[in-house]
Amino acid sequence: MAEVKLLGAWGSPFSRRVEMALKLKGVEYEYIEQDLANKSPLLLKYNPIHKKVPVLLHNGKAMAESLVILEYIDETWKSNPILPEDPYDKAMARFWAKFIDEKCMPAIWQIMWSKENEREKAIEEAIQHLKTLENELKDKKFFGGETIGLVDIVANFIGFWLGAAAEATGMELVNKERFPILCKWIDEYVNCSVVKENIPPRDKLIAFLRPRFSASSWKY
Ligand SMILES: N[C@@H](CCC(=O)N[C@@H](CS)C(=O)NCC(=O)O)C(=O)O
Repeated sequence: MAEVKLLGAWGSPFSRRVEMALKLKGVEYEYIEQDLANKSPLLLKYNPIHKKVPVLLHNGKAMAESLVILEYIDETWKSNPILPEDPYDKAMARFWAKFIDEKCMPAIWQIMWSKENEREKAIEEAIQHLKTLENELKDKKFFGGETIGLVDIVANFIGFWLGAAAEATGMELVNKERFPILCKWIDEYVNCSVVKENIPPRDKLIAFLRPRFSASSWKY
């Protein structure tokens, strides 16, 4: 039987993406939790360039970067495809996954790390990107249509982590008034069994996030 191992971290949305894809496809794997404050020889050996989780090992071959790993999983295990078959639809799914990683997530992190006088600008920028994402969703149940696809998996940070961060910090970036469509998607999303199985315990995540941000500087 193929040997699949995942080096991950419980609170990492990136490694949770990979777990979601593996579970969607019913792939058995061994999960090896990593301490990111004290990186293991295994992590440094298999991801010497970025030194980050997730790392997937398949029959001894290692690969890093969640988007790369998700595509590998989809090509290797064909059941429950996460990318569309049509080349144009596939290109669009890749486009939106990149948009989340290169625009939405950095803009959201920027709010967290910005100085007080730069925070409002950072918030406006994040809102603008999330609006763009909301417009893409329009009247679809999931970004992938009727079922969860690549973009939904990649958007786990928005679907779950953002809500936990809001609770930890007091700053609610995504709410029903501002993002009615995205909120509807979040409701559907967190109620899917494969999502429920692949998100960290909410209280543990909130407790992890709280000391990392000063709540007072987060009000908006
Ligand atoms: N672009 C990477 C990002 C992975 C990433 O940022 N992983 C974080 C955990 S959430 C990490 O391993 N950080 C350790 C470090 O930066 O030293 C991916 O998509 O896999």
